[in-house]
Amino acid sequence: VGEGGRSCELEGASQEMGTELPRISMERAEEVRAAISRGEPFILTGLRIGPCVGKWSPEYLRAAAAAKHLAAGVHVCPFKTVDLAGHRKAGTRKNFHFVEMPFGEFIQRCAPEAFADMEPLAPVLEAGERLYLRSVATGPEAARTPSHLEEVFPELAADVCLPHGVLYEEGECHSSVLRVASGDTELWTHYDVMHNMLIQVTGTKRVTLWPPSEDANLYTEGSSSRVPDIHAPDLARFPRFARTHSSRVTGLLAPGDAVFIPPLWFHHVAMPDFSVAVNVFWRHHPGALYNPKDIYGNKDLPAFDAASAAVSKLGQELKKLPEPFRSFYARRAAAQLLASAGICGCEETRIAHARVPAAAAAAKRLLSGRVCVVTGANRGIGREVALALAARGGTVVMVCRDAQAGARAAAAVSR
Ligand SMILES: O=C(O)CCC(=O)C(=O)O
Repeated sequence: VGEGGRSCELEGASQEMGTELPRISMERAEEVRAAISRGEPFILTGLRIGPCVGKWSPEYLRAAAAAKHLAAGVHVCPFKTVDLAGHRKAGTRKNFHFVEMPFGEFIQRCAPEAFADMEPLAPVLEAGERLYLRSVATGPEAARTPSHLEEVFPELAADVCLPHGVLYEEGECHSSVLRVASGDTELWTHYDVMHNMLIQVTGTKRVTLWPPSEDANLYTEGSSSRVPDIHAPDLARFPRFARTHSSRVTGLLAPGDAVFIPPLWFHHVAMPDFSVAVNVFWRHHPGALYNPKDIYGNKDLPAFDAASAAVSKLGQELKKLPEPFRSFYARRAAAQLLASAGICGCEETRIAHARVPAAAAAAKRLLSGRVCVVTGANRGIGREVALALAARGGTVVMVCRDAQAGARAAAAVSR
Protein backbone atom coordinates (compact mmCIF):
# COMPACT_ATOMS: atom_id res chain seq x y z
CA VAL A 1 0.00 0.00 0.00
CA GLY A 2 1.61 3.25 -1.10
CA GLU A 3 1.50 6.73 0.38
CA GLY A 4 -2.07 7.67 1.22
CA GLY A 5 -3.08 4.11 0.35
CA ARG A 6 -3.14 5.22 -3.27
CA SER A 7 -2.33 1.82 -4.67
CA CYS A 8 -5.81 0.30 -4.82
CA GLU A 9 -4.65 -3.19 -5.73
CA LEU A 10 -5.54 -4.68 -2.37
CA GLU A 11 -8.81 -2.84 -2.12
CA GLY A 12 -9.69 -3.69 -5.72
CA ALA A 13 -8.78 -7.33 -5.22
CA SER A 14 -10.73 -7.65 -2.02
CA GLN A 15 -13.78 -6.06 -3.61
CA GLU A 16 -13.74 -8.45 -6.53
CA MET A 17 -12.59 -11.54 -4.69
CA GLY A 18 -13.84 -11.24 -1.11
CA THR A 19 -12.51 -13.07 1.92
CA GLU A 20 -11.03 -16.51 1.30
CA LEU A 21 -13.12 -19.43 2.53
CA PRO A 22 -11.42 -21.40 5.30
CA ARG A 23 -10.13 -24.82 4.26
CA ILE A 24 -10.69 -27.77 6.58
CA SER A 25 -9.26 -31.21 6.00
CA MET A 26 -11.44 -34.29 6.42
CA GLU A 27 -8.72 -35.47 8.82
CA ARG A 28 -10.17 -32.92 11.25
CA ALA A 29 -13.57 -34.60 11.11
CA GLU A 30 -14.83 -33.02 14.35
CA GLU A 31 -14.06 -29.54 13.04
CA VAL A 32 -15.82 -30.39 9.77
CA ARG A 33 -18.95 -31.54 11.56
CA ALA A 34 -18.89 -28.51 13.87
CA ALA A 35 -18.67 -26.06 10.93
CA ILE A 36 -21.59 -27.83 9.26
CA SER A 37 -23.64 -27.63 12.45
CA ARG A 38 -22.87 -23.93 12.83
CA GLY A 39 -23.92 -23.39 9.21
CA GLU A 40 -20.58 -21.91 8.15
CA PRO A 41 -19.28 -22.33 4.61
CA PHE A 42 -15.82 -23.82 4.12
CA ILE A 43 -13.77 -25.76 1.61
CA LEU A 44 -13.46 -29.40 2.53
CA THR A 45 -10.25 -31.11 1.47
CA GLY A 46 -9.24 -34.74 1.65
CA LEU A 47 -12.73 -36.16 1.13
CA ARG A 48 -12.41 -39.68 -0.30
CA ILE A 49 -14.76 -39.55 -3.26
CA GLY A 50 -13.42 -42.40 -5.34
CA PRO A 51 -11.67 -42.82 -8.68
CA CYS A 52 -13.78 -40.21 -10.51
CA VAL A 53 -11.12 -37.62 -9.61
CA GLY A 54 -8.42 -37.97 -12.25
CA LYS A 55 -10.55 -40.39 -14.29
CA TRP A 56 -13.39 -38.20 -15.58
CA SER A 57 -11.64 -36.49 -18.47
CA PRO A 58 -13.75 -35.42 -21.45
CA GLU A 59 -12.28 -38.34 -23.44
CA TYR A 60 -13.22 -40.85 -20.73
CA LEU A 61 -16.73 -39.50 -20.31
CA ARG A 62 -17.41 -39.45 -24.05
CA ALA A 63 -16.27 -43.06 -24.41
CA ALA A 64 -17.90 -44.32 -21.17
CA ALA A 65 -20.97 -46.53 -21.23
CA ALA A 66 -22.90 -43.50 -19.94
CA ALA A 67 -22.25 -41.72 -23.25
CA LYS A 68 -25.20 -43.44 -24.91
CA HIS A 69 -27.68 -42.26 -22.27
CA LEU A 70 -29.81 -39.31 -23.13
CA ALA A 71 -28.73 -36.21 -21.24
CA ALA A 72 -32.16 -34.81 -20.46
CA GLY A 73 -32.49 -31.07 -19.94
CA VAL A 74 -29.14 -29.78 -21.18
CA HIS A 75 -29.19 -25.99 -20.77
CA VAL A 76 -27.94 -24.32 -23.93
CA CYS A 77 -27.40 -20.66 -23.26
CA PRO A 78 -26.26 -17.85 -25.55
CA PHE A 79 -24.82 -15.99 -22.55
CA LYS A 80 -21.83 -16.68 -20.32
CA THR A 81 -24.01 -16.82 -17.18
CA VAL A 82 -26.58 -19.60 -17.20
CA ASP A 83 -29.56 -18.53 -15.11
CA LEU A 84 -31.50 -21.59 -14.04
CA ALA A 85 -34.10 -19.08 -12.81
CA GLY A 86 -34.93 -20.83 -9.54
CA HIS A 87 -38.55 -19.82 -8.97
CA ARG A 88 -38.35 -16.26 -10.12
CA LYS A 89 -41.58 -14.35 -10.59
CA ALA A 90 -44.07 -16.12 -12.86
CA GLY A 91 -43.56 -15.12 -16.46
CA THR A 92 -39.80 -14.44 -16.13
CA ARG A 93 -38.12 -15.44 -19.39
CA LYS A 94 -35.47 -18.15 -19.24
CA ASN A 95 -32.06 -17.23 -20.66
CA PHE A 96 -31.42 -20.76 -21.99
CA HIS A 97 -33.04 -23.48 -24.08
CA PHE A 98 -33.60 -27.02 -22.83
CA VAL A 99 -32.20 -29.54 -25.30
CA GLU A 100 -31.89 -33.33 -25.14
CA MET A 101 -28.86 -35.02 -26.63
CA PRO A 102 -26.81 -38.16 -26.02
CA PHE A 103 -24.48 -37.64 -23.06
CA GLY A 104 -21.44 -38.38 -25.29
CA GLU A 105 -22.41 -35.65 -27.73
CA PHE A 106 -23.00 -33.26 -24.83
CA ILE A 107 -19.48 -33.92 -23.52
CA GLN A 108 -18.00 -33.30 -26.96
CA ARG A 109 -19.87 -29.98 -27.18
CA CYS A 110 -18.68 -28.96 -23.71
CA ALA A 111 -15.00 -29.72 -24.35
CA PRO A 112 -14.46 -29.42 -28.13
CA GLU A 113 -10.71 -28.85 -27.61
CA ALA A 114 -10.38 -32.43 -26.37
CA PHE A 115 -11.82 -33.75 -29.65
CA ALA A 116 -9.96 -31.53 -32.09
CA ASP A 117 -9.24 -34.53 -34.34
CA MET A 118 -12.97 -35.14 -34.84
CA GLU A 119 -15.45 -33.45 -37.16
CA PRO A 120 -16.59 -30.33 -35.24
CA LEU A 121 -20.26 -30.19 -34.31
CA ALA A 122 -22.41 -27.32 -35.52
CA PRO A 123 -23.69 -25.17 -32.63
CA VAL A 124 -27.13 -25.99 -31.26
CA LEU A 125 -28.16 -22.31 -31.10
CA GLU A 126 -25.22 -20.12 -32.06
CA ALA A 127 -21.42 -19.93 -31.92
CA GLY A 128 -20.13 -19.24 -28.41
CA GLU A 129 -23.11 -20.86 -26.69
CA ARG A 130 -22.52 -22.26 -23.20
CA LEU A 131 -23.78 -25.69 -22.11
CA TYR A 132 -24.70 -26.80 -18.63
CA LEU A 133 -26.17 -30.03 -17.29
CA ARG A 134 -27.82 -30.46 -13.91
CA SER A 135 -28.82 -34.13 -13.90
CA VAL A 136 -32.51 -34.80 -13.41
CA ALA A 137 -34.36 -37.99 -12.57
CA THR A 138 -35.58 -40.12 -15.45
CA GLY A 139 -38.70 -42.26 -15.90
CA PRO A 140 -42.42 -41.57 -15.56
CA GLU A 141 -42.07 -39.93 -12.11
CA ALA A 142 -39.13 -37.73 -13.19
CA ALA A 143 -40.97 -34.43 -12.70
CA ARG A 144 -41.65 -35.31 -9.07
CA THR A 145 -38.41 -37.10 -8.16
CA PRO A 146 -35.05 -35.64 -7.11
CA SER A 147 -31.99 -36.77 -9.07
CA HIS A 148 -29.90 -39.63 -7.68
CA LEU A 149 -26.62 -40.23 -9.46
CA GLU A 150 -26.81 -44.01 -9.10
CA GLU A 151 -30.19 -44.04 -10.88
CA VAL A 152 -29.48 -41.47 -13.60
CA PHE A 153 -25.89 -42.42 -14.48
CA PRO A 154 -25.25 -45.80 -12.80
CA GLU A 155 -22.00 -46.41 -14.70
CA LEU A 156 -20.58 -43.07 -13.51
CA ALA A 157 -21.91 -43.56 -9.99
CA ALA A 158 -19.65 -46.61 -9.71
CA ASP A 159 -16.66 -44.18 -9.81
CA VAL A 160 -18.01 -42.02 -6.97
CA CYS A 161 -18.08 -42.62 -3.27
CA LEU A 162 -20.72 -40.22 -1.91
CA PRO A 163 -20.20 -39.01 1.67
CA HIS A 164 -23.28 -40.87 3.03
CA GLY A 165 -22.73 -41.73 6.67
CA VAL A 166 -19.70 -39.41 6.76
CA LEU A 167 -21.26 -35.94 6.66
CA TYR A 168 -24.91 -36.96 7.16
CA GLU A 169 -26.97 -40.09 7.65
CA GLU A 170 -27.82 -41.86 4.40
CA GLY A 171 -31.57 -41.40 5.03
CA GLU A 172 -31.10 -37.62 5.13
CA CYS A 173 -29.82 -37.52 1.55
CA HIS A 174 -32.22 -35.59 -0.68
CA SER A 175 -30.42 -35.88 -4.02
CA SER A 176 -27.06 -36.38 -5.71
CA VAL A 177 -26.62 -34.32 -8.83
CA LEU A 178 -24.14 -34.49 -11.69
CA ARG A 179 -23.14 -31.02 -12.90
CA VAL A 180 -21.22 -30.58 -16.14
CA ALA A 181 -20.34 -27.25 -17.76
CA SER A 182 -18.55 -26.02 -20.84
CA GLY A 183 -15.53 -23.75 -20.30
CA ASP A 184 -15.88 -20.04 -19.49
CA THR A 185 -19.34 -20.62 -18.03
CA GLU A 186 -20.88 -19.17 -14.88
CA LEU A 187 -24.00 -19.92 -12.89
CA TRP A 188 -26.26 -17.20 -11.55
CA THR A 189 -26.40 -16.18 -7.89
CA HIS A 190 -29.05 -18.02 -5.92
CA TYR A 191 -29.69 -19.86 -2.68
CA ASP A 192 -30.94 -23.35 -1.87
CA VAL A 193 -32.69 -24.51 1.29
CA MET A 194 -30.92 -27.83 1.85
CA HIS A 195 -27.42 -28.48 3.13
CA ASN A 196 -25.19 -28.79 0.09
CA MET A 197 -21.74 -30.34 -0.37
CA LEU A 198 -20.53 -29.48 -3.86
CA ILE A 199 -17.67 -31.76 -4.86
CA GLN A 200 -15.45 -30.69 -7.74
CA VAL A 201 -14.31 -33.65 -9.85
CA THR A 202 -12.77 -32.26 -13.05
CA GLY A 203 -11.53 -28.74 -13.79
CA THR A 204 -11.51 -25.85 -11.36
CA LYS A 205 -14.32 -23.71 -10.02
CA ARG A 206 -14.38 -20.30 -8.36
CA VAL A 207 -17.18 -20.24 -5.79
CA THR A 208 -18.46 -17.00 -4.27
CA LEU A 209 -20.86 -16.98 -1.36
CA TRP A 210 -22.80 -14.34 0.57
CA PRO A 211 -24.62 -14.82 3.88
CA PRO A 212 -28.43 -14.87 3.94
CA SER A 213 -28.45 -11.38 5.49
CA GLU A 214 -27.45 -9.97 2.08
CA ASP A 215 -30.88 -10.88 0.73
CA ALA A 216 -31.94 -7.26 0.17
CA ASN A 217 -28.53 -6.09 -1.11
CA LEU A 218 -28.48 -8.87 -3.71
CA TYR A 219 -31.89 -7.77 -5.00
CA THR A 220 -33.36 -11.22 -4.54
CA GLU A 221 -36.35 -12.38 -6.51
CA GLY A 222 -37.54 -15.80 -5.38
CA SER A 223 -34.30 -17.63 -4.66
CA SER A 224 -32.28 -15.75 -7.31
CA SER A 225 -30.31 -12.53 -7.27
CA ARG A 226 -31.31 -10.03 -9.92
CA VAL A 227 -27.71 -8.77 -10.27
CA PRO A 228 -26.63 -10.48 -13.49
CA ASP A 229 -22.90 -9.71 -13.45
CA ILE A 230 -21.13 -9.95 -10.10
CA HIS A 231 -17.75 -8.95 -11.57
CA ALA A 232 -18.89 -5.69 -13.16
CA PRO A 233 -22.21 -4.97 -11.47
CA ASP A 234 -24.33 -2.12 -12.77
CA LEU A 235 -24.26 -0.05 -9.57
CA ALA A 236 -26.59 2.56 -11.02
CA ARG A 237 -29.28 -0.15 -11.17
CA PHE A 238 -28.14 -2.13 -8.13
CA PRO A 239 -26.45 0.38 -5.78
CA ARG A 240 -26.88 -1.76 -2.66
CA PHE A 241 -24.80 -4.52 -4.27
CA ALA A 242 -21.70 -2.47 -3.32
CA ARG A 243 -22.50 -3.22 0.33
CA THR A 244 -22.07 -6.96 -0.23
CA HIS A 245 -18.31 -6.82 -0.81
CA SER A 246 -17.36 -7.01 2.83
CA SER A 247 -19.40 -10.14 3.52
CA ARG A 248 -18.61 -12.14 0.39
CA VAL A 249 -16.45 -15.22 0.82
CA THR A 250 -14.78 -17.02 -1.99
CA GLY A 251 -12.54 -19.93 -2.88
CA LEU A 252 -11.09 -21.87 -5.76
CA LEU A 253 -11.98 -25.55 -5.93
CA ALA A 254 -9.47 -27.93 -7.47
CA PRO A 255 -10.41 -31.50 -8.41
CA GLY A 256 -11.17 -33.41 -5.19
CA ASP A 257 -12.05 -30.26 -3.19
CA ALA A 258 -15.59 -29.69 -2.01
CA VAL A 259 -17.38 -26.62 -0.72
CA PHE A 260 -20.02 -26.71 1.96
CA ILE A 261 -22.82 -24.34 0.94
CA PRO A 262 -25.11 -23.84 3.93
CA PRO A 263 -28.83 -23.37 3.30
CA LEU A 264 -29.87 -19.82 2.34
CA TRP A 265 -26.29 -18.79 1.56
CA PHE A 266 -26.24 -17.14 -1.86
CA HIS A 267 -23.73 -18.68 -4.22
CA HIS A 268 -22.30 -18.06 -7.65
CA VAL A 269 -19.92 -20.37 -9.48
CA ALA A 270 -17.52 -19.69 -12.34
CA MET A 271 -15.90 -22.41 -14.38
CA PRO A 272 -12.96 -21.29 -16.52
CA ASP A 273 -12.66 -24.67 -18.24
CA PHE A 274 -14.63 -27.86 -18.82
CA SER A 275 -15.97 -28.75 -15.40
CA VAL A 276 -17.58 -31.76 -13.76
CA ALA A 277 -18.93 -31.78 -10.22
CA VAL A 278 -21.23 -33.87 -8.09
CA ASN A 279 -23.21 -32.32 -5.31
CA VAL A 280 -25.22 -33.81 -2.51
CA PHE A 281 -28.18 -32.05 -0.94
CA TRP A 282 -29.28 -33.32 2.44
CA ARG A 283 -31.95 -32.55 5.01
CA HIS A 284 -30.23 -31.47 8.20
CA HIS A 285 -33.56 -30.80 9.92
CA PRO A 286 -36.67 -32.96 10.32
CA GLY A 287 -38.13 -33.83 6.89
CA ALA A 288 -41.49 -32.21 7.68
CA LEU A 289 -39.81 -28.78 7.59
CA TYR A 290 -39.14 -29.02 3.86
CA ASN A 291 -41.48 -28.78 0.89
CA PRO A 292 -42.29 -32.39 -0.11
CA LYS A 293 -42.48 -31.28 -3.78
CA ASP A 294 -38.96 -29.86 -3.76
CA ILE A 295 -36.93 -31.79 -6.32
CA TYR A 296 -34.02 -29.32 -6.68
CA GLY A 297 -33.42 -28.53 -3.00
CA ASN A 298 -34.36 -24.88 -3.56
CA LYS A 299 -38.05 -24.52 -2.72
CA ASP A 300 -38.71 -22.19 0.20
CA LEU A 301 -39.99 -23.90 3.33
CA PRO A 302 -43.79 -24.28 3.57
CA ALA A 303 -43.75 -22.27 6.83
CA PHE A 304 -42.40 -19.31 4.87
CA ASP A 305 -44.96 -19.78 2.08
CA ALA A 306 -47.73 -19.63 4.66
CA ALA A 307 -46.20 -16.61 6.43
CA SER A 308 -45.62 -14.84 3.13
CA ALA A 309 -49.27 -15.30 2.08
CA ALA A 310 -50.43 -13.97 5.45
CA VAL A 311 -48.09 -10.96 5.24
CA SER A 312 -49.35 -10.12 1.72
CA LYS A 313 -52.87 -10.15 3.08
CA LEU A 314 -51.86 -7.83 5.92
CA GLY A 315 -50.17 -5.55 3.40
CA GLN A 316 -53.40 -5.28 1.42
CA GLU A 317 -55.19 -4.34 4.64
CA LEU A 318 -52.64 -1.61 5.48
CA LYS A 319 -52.72 -0.29 1.91
CA LYS A 320 -56.27 0.92 2.59
CA LEU A 321 -54.90 3.45 5.08
CA PRO A 322 -53.80 6.98 4.14
CA GLU A 323 -50.34 8.26 5.08
CA PRO A 324 -48.89 8.68 7.66
CA PHE A 325 -50.90 5.79 9.16
CA ARG A 326 -49.89 3.34 6.43
CA SER A 327 -46.12 3.68 6.93
CA PHE A 328 -46.35 3.92 10.68
CA TYR A 329 -48.49 0.80 11.09
CA ALA A 330 -46.59 -1.14 8.43
CA ARG A 331 -43.33 -0.55 10.32
CA ARG A 332 -44.97 -1.47 13.58
CA ALA A 333 -46.44 -4.66 12.07
CA ALA A 334 -43.00 -5.59 10.68
CA ALA A 335 -41.43 -5.16 14.14
CA GLN A 336 -44.25 -7.18 15.67
CA LEU A 337 -43.69 -9.95 13.13
CA LEU A 338 -39.99 -10.19 14.05
CA ALA A 339 -40.76 -10.14 17.76
CA SER A 340 -43.49 -12.76 17.47
CA ALA A 341 -41.16 -15.00 15.44
CA GLY A 342 -38.78 -14.88 18.41
CA ILE A 343 -36.13 -12.83 16.64
CA CYS A 344 -34.90 -10.63 19.44
CA GLY A 345 -33.19 -7.31 19.37
CA CYS A 346 -34.43 -6.46 15.90
CA GLU A 347 -36.11 -3.21 15.19
CA GLU A 348 -38.02 -3.02 11.98
CA THR A 349 -36.02 -4.37 9.05
CA ARG A 350 -32.55 -3.74 10.46
CA ILE A 351 -32.03 -7.50 10.44
CA ALA A 352 -31.70 -7.44 6.65
CA HIS A 353 -28.43 -5.57 6.94
CA ALA A 354 -27.02 -7.29 10.00
CA ARG A 355 -23.59 -8.81 9.54
CA VAL A 356 -23.47 -12.53 9.83
CA PRO A 357 -21.28 -13.71 12.70
CA ALA A 358 -20.09 -16.76 10.74
CA ALA A 359 -18.76 -14.73 7.83
CA ALA A 360 -17.21 -12.19 10.16
CA ALA A 361 -15.54 -14.95 12.18
CA ALA A 362 -14.16 -16.54 9.02
CA ALA A 363 -12.95 -13.13 7.85
CA LYS A 364 -11.23 -12.45 11.16
CA ARG A 365 -9.06 -15.54 10.83
CA LEU A 366 -7.64 -14.57 7.46
CA LEU A 367 -4.84 -12.22 8.57
CA SER A 368 -4.59 -13.25 12.19
CA GLY A 369 -0.95 -13.18 13.31
CA ARG A 370 0.09 -10.88 10.44
CA VAL A 371 1.35 -7.33 10.87
CA CYS A 372 0.33 -4.85 8.16
CA VAL A 373 1.75 -1.35 7.73
CA VAL A 374 -0.50 1.21 6.05
CA THR A 375 0.85 4.65 5.19
CA GLY A 376 -1.46 7.66 4.96
CA ALA A 377 -3.84 5.67 7.10
CA ASN A 378 -5.81 8.46 8.73
CA ARG A 379 -8.01 9.25 5.74
CA GLY A 380 -9.37 8.15 2.39
CA ILE A 381 -8.35 4.86 0.89
CA GLY A 382 -5.55 4.43 3.44
CA ARG A 383 -8.05 4.45 6.28
CA GLU A 384 -10.39 2.08 4.39
CA VAL A 385 -7.48 -0.32 3.78
CA ALA A 386 -6.56 -0.18 7.48
CA LEU A 387 -10.17 -0.97 8.37
CA ALA A 388 -10.32 -3.87 5.90
CA LEU A 389 -7.07 -5.36 7.18
CA ALA A 390 -8.16 -5.04 10.81
CA ALA A 391 -11.52 -6.63 9.97
CA ARG A 392 -9.60 -9.63 8.64
CA GLY A 393 -7.75 -10.03 11.93
CA GLY A 394 -4.46 -8.32 11.02
CA THR A 395 -2.46 -6.17 13.42
CA VAL A 396 -2.39 -2.83 11.63
CA VAL A 397 0.35 -0.25 12.04
CA MET A 398 -1.12 3.05 10.86
CA VAL A 399 1.53 5.49 9.65
CA CYS A 400 0.20 9.07 9.55
CA ARG A 401 1.78 12.54 9.20
CA ASP A 402 -0.76 14.19 11.50
CA ALA A 403 -0.49 12.58 14.94
CA GLN A 404 -3.85 13.81 16.19
CA ALA A 405 -5.76 12.76 13.09
CA GLY A 406 -3.86 9.49 13.24
CA ALA A 407 -4.93 8.87 16.82
CA ARG A 408 -8.55 9.56 15.93
CA ALA A 409 -8.37 7.19 12.94
CA ALA A 410 -6.67 4.49 15.05
CA ALA A 411 -9.44 4.74 17.63
CA ALA A 412 -12.06 4.37 14.91
CA VAL A 413 -10.29 1.39 13.33
CA SER A 414 -9.87 -0.35 16.71
CA ARG A 415 -13.60 0.03 17.32
O1 LIG B 1 -21.16 -26.11 -9.38
C1 LIG B 1 -22.18 -26.04 -10.04
O2 LIG B 1 -22.21 -26.41 -11.21
C2 LIG B 1 -23.42 -25.44 -9.44
C3 LIG B 1 -23.44 -25.46 -7.97
C4 LIG B 1 -24.73 -24.94 -7.43
O3 LIG B 1 -25.20 -23.90 -7.79
C5 LIG B 1 -25.43 -25.72 -6.43
O4 LIG B 1 -24.94 -26.79 -6.05
O5 LIG B 1 -26.51 -25.27 -6.01
